Amino acid sequence: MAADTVFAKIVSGEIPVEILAETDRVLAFPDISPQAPVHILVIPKSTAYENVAELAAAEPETLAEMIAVAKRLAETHANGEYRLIFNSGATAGQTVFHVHAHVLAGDLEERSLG
Ligand code: DGP
Repeated sequence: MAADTVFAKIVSGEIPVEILAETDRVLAFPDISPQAPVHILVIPKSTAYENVAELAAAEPETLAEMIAVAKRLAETHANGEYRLIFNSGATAGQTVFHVHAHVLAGDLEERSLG
């Protein structure tokens, strides 16, 4: 169960963000600390899932929607090509325990996987 995270406050509107895409179940906004020319976060509005495996097991359709939104954003903000990253667990670099996809796009050729 994702606790009271910063992303829950973004979903509730308590923390304002520039909304880049929104559906009934999914929200997308720019990462506060971009690591690529295009760096967007796509999250489920549900606060029930800490990581992508939990979400995939419980609500695969929401995960599919997140990926569809990521693809559309890569098309509108870059050339349609993108990298999706789901950090899962603190030692893997996860700092916000509300499942989120990092959508990285733009010229990534010189960038490592991190
Ligand atoms: P991760 O390390 O995978 O848990 O990524 C969390 C990302 O969330 C990190 O790249 C920075 C971003 N982030 C944290 N707080 C905020 C915030 O308040 N607003 C926005 N837009 N992004 C945030």
